[in-house]
Amino acid sequence: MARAELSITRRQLLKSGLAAGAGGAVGAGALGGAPASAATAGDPWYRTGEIRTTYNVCDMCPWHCGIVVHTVDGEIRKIDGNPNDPKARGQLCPRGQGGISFMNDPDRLQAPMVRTGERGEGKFQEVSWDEALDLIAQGLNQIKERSGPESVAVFGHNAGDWWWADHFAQAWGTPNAAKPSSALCISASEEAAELTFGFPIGGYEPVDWDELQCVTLIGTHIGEDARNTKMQDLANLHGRGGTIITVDPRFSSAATKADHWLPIKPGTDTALLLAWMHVIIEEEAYNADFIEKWTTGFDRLVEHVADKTPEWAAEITDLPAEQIRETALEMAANAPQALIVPGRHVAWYGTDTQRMRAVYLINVLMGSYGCEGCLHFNTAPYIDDYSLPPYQVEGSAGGCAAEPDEDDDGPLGDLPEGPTGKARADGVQESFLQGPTALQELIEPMITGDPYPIEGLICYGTNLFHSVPMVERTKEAVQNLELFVAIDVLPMEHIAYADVVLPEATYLERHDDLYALAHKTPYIALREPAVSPMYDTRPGWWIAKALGERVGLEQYFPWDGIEDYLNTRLRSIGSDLDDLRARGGIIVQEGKPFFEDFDGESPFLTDSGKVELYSSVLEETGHDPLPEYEPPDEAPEGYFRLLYGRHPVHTFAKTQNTPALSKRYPENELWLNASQAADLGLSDGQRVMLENQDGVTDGPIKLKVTERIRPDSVYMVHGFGHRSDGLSRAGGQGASDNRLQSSYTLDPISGSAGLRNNFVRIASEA
Ligand code: MGD
Ligand code: MGD
Repeated sequence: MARAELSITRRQLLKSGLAAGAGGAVGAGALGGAPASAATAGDPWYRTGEIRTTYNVCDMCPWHCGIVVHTVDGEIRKIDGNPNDPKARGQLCPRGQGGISFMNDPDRLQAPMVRTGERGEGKFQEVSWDEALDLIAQGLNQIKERSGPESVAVFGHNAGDWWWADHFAQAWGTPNAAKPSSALCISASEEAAELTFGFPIGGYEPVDWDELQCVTLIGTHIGEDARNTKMQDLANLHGRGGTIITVDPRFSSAATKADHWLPIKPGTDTALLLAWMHVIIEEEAYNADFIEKWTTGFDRLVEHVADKTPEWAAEITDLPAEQIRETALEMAANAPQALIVPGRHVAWYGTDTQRMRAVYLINVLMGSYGCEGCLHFNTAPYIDDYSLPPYQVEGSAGGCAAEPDEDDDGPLGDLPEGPTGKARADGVQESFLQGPTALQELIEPMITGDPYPIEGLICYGTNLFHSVPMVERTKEAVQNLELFVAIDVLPMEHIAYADVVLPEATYLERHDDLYALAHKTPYIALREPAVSPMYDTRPGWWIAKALGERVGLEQYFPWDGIEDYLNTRLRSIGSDLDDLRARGGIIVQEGKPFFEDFDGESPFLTDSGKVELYSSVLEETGHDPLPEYEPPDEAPEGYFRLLYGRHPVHTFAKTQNTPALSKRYPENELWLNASQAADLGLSDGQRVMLENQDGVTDGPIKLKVTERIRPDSVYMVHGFGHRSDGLSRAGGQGASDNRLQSSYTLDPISGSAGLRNNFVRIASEA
C-alpha cells in the first residue's frame, strides 16, 4: 500500500481538487461533481470514497511541520505540507511522506506487555491496559514511599513528551526529567545564548533567511540535515546568488553548493572563530554603531583576539590563513545581512558553550541581530495553559523540541536540584546544571545511588540505547532499576529490558497538546487523529491521565477528555477546535522580530540589558569570560576520529525500519578518505568491522571510499546498527555511532555531552 500512496503525484492530487480543500470533511462533490457513490469500477482511489481532511503536526522529525492529512474511506491516502504552517510552507520532506508507512509498520508494538523473562531477553506477556497501569502505579508508589518521588526519572522526546517529561514529572514531583534533545543536542547553544543575550534563542534557530545575503554553516549540514524550510531557505539563498560558506571536515551536501568550503581539522572551530573576530576587528569591518548601542565588553574582546591572527589559527585548524582572512571579510562585506547559523546539534567536543559564544559574538560584531536578514527575535505565542494546581516541582525538562516560555528563566533558573545539579566532584558549577537536566548524567545515579538512588524510569519516546552514549553503562543502569516503563511505538532494543511496555498510537492516530511555537510569527497548530489507533494502542495523553489518576494525581488531569482540554486552552484566545480547523489547523499571531518592534526598549535580558561580549557570569563562576580555544583530544595512533550526521530520508534511529524509507537507504556507510583506504588496502563497497579506543566493536559496515572527507576522520550516518530482533528491516543493518561512543566529554558550562572525542580503527574485513 505504501508504494501506491507514495507514487501519487501532486498533479494527480490537484486534479482531484483535494489539495485546495481546507477545513473539515471534503465531500465527493468537491471532486468535480462526481458523487462518491457514483464511482464506477476502475475509478482511481481519489474518486471512490468519502474524503476527510484533518490537521496534524508531523512527528517524523523534531522540525514538526504542519501537515494536512487526507483519508479516503478511513484510510490515509495522502499527506501534504500545510500551506499555512511557517515550518512547512506547503511542502514536505521524504520522511514526512513516509509517515503513513511508519504508522503501518507491521513490527509496531501492538498491546501492553509485562516482562516474563530476564531483562534483555525480550520475553513478554500481553496484558490489558488496566493490568499494566495498575502494576506501574503500584511500583511507582512503592518507590515514592521508600525513597521519595525524585527517585523516579522521566525521559521524554518526540511530540507527546510534554505529557511525560514536563507535565507528569512535575506533577509527580521529580526534578529528574530530561530530554535527549537537550544535553545531547542543543543545550550548549541555549546556555551560550542565555549568557550572551539573557535568553535562550530556541531550537528553531531564528534566522531571517529571506533577506540574508551570506550564510556560514559550521557543521550544520543542511541538505542531509533535512529540516524542511531550512532546505527551502538555503536553496532560495543559493538561487538568488547569495554567498554560502561551509566549515566542515567533510564535503557535505551544503559544501557542494558553497562558495567557500573550509575543510577544518575537527574540533578546532573556536580557533577559526577567534581568528575571524581578529580580522573583522583589525580591518574595522565591524558594526560600530551596533556595538556602541547594544553591547558591553568590546574593549576586552579586542584585547582578547589581538594575537588570534589567521596565521595562528591556520596552524591549529589546518586551513590556509588567506582563506580565513578572505571568508571573514566576505562575511563582513555582506553584514548585517550575513550570519553564522547557530546550528542545532552542538554537543561536539565538551567545549561547546564557548564555541557557541564565539558564534554569537561574531554575529554581534557584524550587527547581524534584530534586523532584516539577520538573527531575529522569537516571540512565544499568546495562549493560556490549562489552569492547574501548582506542580510538586517546577521546571521544564528542556530540549530542542521545547520552546522556552516567555517567562522561562532558562538554564540558569531556579530549579530544584536533581543529582546532576548537586555536589559534583569535577568542579562543575552547580548553578549551570540546575536547568534542563543532562539526560546522560542521570545514568550513573541508577548504578551508584549517588547522590541518591534513581530506582524507577519512565522512558517515553526516547531511544535509550541509540541516543545516549556509553551504551553498556546504560544497560547496566536499567538492569538495576526496580521499575522500568517504556512507552514507545516500536520494539527498539531497550524495550526488551522494560518491566512494562505501553504501546502508543502514532501521531497520525492521536491528539496531542497544541503546538504553541515561539517564532518570527508565533503560531499555534493542531494535532488531531486522521484515523483511529491501530491494534490495542492508546494516545500518550490518555495514558498519562489514566496513570496519573491511579497514583493520586487526579487534580492534575481534571479534563473530561482531550477535546475538553484543547477547547479550554483555545477559548483563552477566542477560538476553539472548530475554529482552528476552519482556519486550516494553524493560528498565526504577530511577532516582534526586530529592534523596531521594541519601541526603544532593550530586547536583551542580561543584567546590563545589553549583549554581554565579556561574560561576568562566567567570570564569577570560574569559567573563561571570553571564548578560549581548547584543543580536542587527539586520535590514538592508527585511529580515525568518528564523525556522524544525518541522512535526508532518516530521522535519528527511529525510521530505519519504516518500510518506505528503509527501501531508500537501508544501511549506513563509513566514509573513508581514498588515500587512507589505499594505504590500508581497502576498497569501496567492502564491509568492515570497527573497533573504538576502548575496544568496543561494531559493524559490519560498508565502506564509502571518497575524497570528500579529511584523512584524519571517518563519518557515518547516525541511527543504524539496530540489534533488536523485533525490527525485521533495520535489524543488523550497518553500524551504530552510539555504540562506538563509549565515552563523552562533559561541557562544564551546559552539561552537554561531547560525543566526537571517540575514535575508531578498521579492525577487520567482514
Ligand atoms: P551537526 O552536528 O552540526 O548537526 O544536524 P546539524 O545541526 O546539522 O552537523 C553534522 C555535520 O558536522 C557533518 O557534516 C559533520 O561532518 C560535521 N562536523 C563534524 N565534526 C565537525 C567539526 O569539528 N567541525 C565542523 N565545523 N564540522 C564538523 C542535527 C539536526 O538535524 C538536529 S539536532 C535535528 S533534531 C534534526 N534531525 C534530523 C534527522 O534525524 N534526520 C534528518 N534528515 N535531518 C535532521 N535534521 C535535524
Ligand atoms: P530517536 O532514535 O528518534 O531518538 O533522541 P531520540 O528521540 O531518543 O528515538 C525516538 C524513540 O521514540 C524511538 O524509540 C521510537 O521508536 C520512539 N517513537 C517514535 N514515535 C513515537 C511516538 O509517537 N510515541 C512514542 N511513545 N514513541 C515514539 C534524539 C536525540 O539523540 C537528539 S535530538 C540528538 S540531536 C542527538 N543525536 C545523536 C546522534 O546524532 N548520535 C548519537 N550517538 N546520539 C545522539 N543523541 C541525541
